[in-house]
Amino acid sequence: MSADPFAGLHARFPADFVWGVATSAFQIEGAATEDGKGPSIWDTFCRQPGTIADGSHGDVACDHVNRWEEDLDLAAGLGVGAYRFSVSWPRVQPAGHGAFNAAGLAFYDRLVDGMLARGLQPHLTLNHWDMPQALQDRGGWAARDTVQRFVDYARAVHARLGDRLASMTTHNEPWVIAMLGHESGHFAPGIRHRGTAMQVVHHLLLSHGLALQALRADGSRAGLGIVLNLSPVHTATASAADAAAARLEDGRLARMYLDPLLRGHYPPDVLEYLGADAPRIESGDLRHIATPMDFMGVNYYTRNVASSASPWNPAAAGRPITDMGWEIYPQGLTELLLRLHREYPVPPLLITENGAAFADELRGGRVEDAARTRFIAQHVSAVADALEQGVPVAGYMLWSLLDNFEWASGYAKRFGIVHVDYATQRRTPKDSALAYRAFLQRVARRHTEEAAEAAGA
Ligand code: IFM
Repeated sequence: MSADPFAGLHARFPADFVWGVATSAFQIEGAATEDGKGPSIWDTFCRQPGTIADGSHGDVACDHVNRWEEDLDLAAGLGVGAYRFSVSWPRVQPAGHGAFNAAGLAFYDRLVDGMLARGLQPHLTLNHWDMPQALQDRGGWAARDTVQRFVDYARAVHARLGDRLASMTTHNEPWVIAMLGHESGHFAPGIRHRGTAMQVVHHLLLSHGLALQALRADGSRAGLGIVLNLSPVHTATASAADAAAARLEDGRLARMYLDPLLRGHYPPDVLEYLGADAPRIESGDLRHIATPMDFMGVNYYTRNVASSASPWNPAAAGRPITDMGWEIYPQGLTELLLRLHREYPVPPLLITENGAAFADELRGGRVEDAARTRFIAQHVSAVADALEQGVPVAGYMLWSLLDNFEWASGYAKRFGIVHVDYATQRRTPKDSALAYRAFLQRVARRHTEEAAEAAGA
């Protein structure tokens, strides 16, 4: 077996396949109070004792607002053609309604131009969780009025940047916002109420559909879509009880989003399970939610294993895991993509996140993260398996370019292929970054050779 886990993989992707790296605003930007930015719900949440494992916050993070040129240089230096980032809503509209902040919009204007100057296609996410606190104070995603506020925000960002974007994503992982933010309370805004969480699901999806309609009416040329976190749900045992648990978990994780977005209705079994906690839906909402997308983003990290007997994930015992405790299960990505293609009328799929946290150490200017390199190569191979079976996958974006603020885990969990020393803000590409770069060089070389052959033929 070859020592290079990427060996041979470069030959399995078409020339137009998009390779990228991903980040999000709150996790890297810092500059929490600079240049007119308003507070976000994550700024507030981090200040509440006991919410973040290491007691940290996003005030400085990777200081990306001041170091964005270096960061884009690092991304371009990898040889990727795409950069996925998010806009901080409170940086461009501090209260989430009313006045926009010229300095905030100007920052993203420079950032997008900086990507284009380096040959990076900009892929923008509007909502990667950092809602303006002032909007939360008016009810946040639980309030129907927020739907229209989001559409206004989307239109303003599009008016300023839309002419240069490859894609615009409305929401990143609505399941996380609803379930971790509003049912378990582990994430901002820290609410614990199932009925509220379900109303949040509905408002997120409705705002997505209405934003797509508004952006199209405004003449958008960027591809428009949403990003879902998805996993196959397996059963711990062959028992009927575990099968029922898996069906429900799949309903709550995947079908609650896929069905309304792609089929125009919520899954009846999940609505029945929710009973009085099911979302309140107004006439016409489902039609708006099912507004056709140009692409759908898929974030994949692990599989889930459902058990009627145990609340924890029994598959992890004795199996390889990352530093998050998530099982390493690359074949689950192929399984997921095949399932989406088979069961839903999906638009082209983009892997918008995939990656792993490991307990990296910087020694002598080097991070030897062979486990991450293996993880990435195994998942890239899983994507190739799906492509070869006919699934329309348009690209793969690695999470993440940089070590960053990993939400309730703080800075202790490192997902970057570039190491960040938070004391000095020094960036050091890890071995995984060098391996990804070498792989992308082989991809590029192969396509150049193919093009030359075709021209000579
Ligand atoms: O860091 C997050 C990201 O913000 C959303 N998707 C999962 C990643 C790893 O937990």
